[in-house]
Amino acid sequence: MSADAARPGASRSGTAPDARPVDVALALGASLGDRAGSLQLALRALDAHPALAIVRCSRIYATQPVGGVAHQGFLNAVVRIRTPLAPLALLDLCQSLERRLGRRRARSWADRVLDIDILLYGTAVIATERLRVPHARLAERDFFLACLAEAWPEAPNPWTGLPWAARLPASRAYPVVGVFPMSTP
Ligand code: A4P
Ligand code: MG
Repeated sequence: MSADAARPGASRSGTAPDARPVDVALALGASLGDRAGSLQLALRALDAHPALAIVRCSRIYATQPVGGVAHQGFLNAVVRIRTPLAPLALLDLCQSLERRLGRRRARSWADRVLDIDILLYGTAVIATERLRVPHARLAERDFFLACLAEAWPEAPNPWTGLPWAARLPASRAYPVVGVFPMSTP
């Protein structure tokens, strides 16, 4: 499915007049600078955006870097939002927020001030060059699943219909290093 087709009635550039809000899971990650500060600023900027509402946030976890390029520890969290924005418009918004908070794109998977990934866009399955949803590495990253289970416990896996939280390995625990003002767990 194309990224635009995933959002009925939505255009590439934004929101159609009849667009109904969709629940979306965003993953926030930071491994450079004031990591907790960057996540808090990102959440505040998302909250202030007129086209989206924060539904619920996970706590903030300290995680070991995966993938071999990043060297520093990450802070990771997941935010559930509700938005009428089309998937690519939402990706544009996330990337402009990353730039505003000082991210410079170097190598893929390198240390970064802020990374915002779209983990889920409702139950849409999107496989385009610019956007893949559900996120390609959602199922293999325990910290994504742990954060998602807090922010959106019933988030459905579009292929199985089961909640993603059902895949969460019970053995893995990451240190909690912070909460957002609107965290509910
Ligand atoms: N893109 C495709 N699908 C998506 C999506 N669902 N959400 C494209 C966001 N972007 C998506 O991303 C590269 C391109 O992916 C974008 O231009 C977009 O069109 P990027 O943010 O520029 O680069 P990146 O983040 O380095 O690459 P990528 O592939 O998003 O990597 P990941 O999965 O974000 O991995 N270890 C820990 N502990 N915690 C982390 O958060 N993150 C990474 C990066 C590595 N190790 C980590 C963590
Ligand atoms: Mg990314």
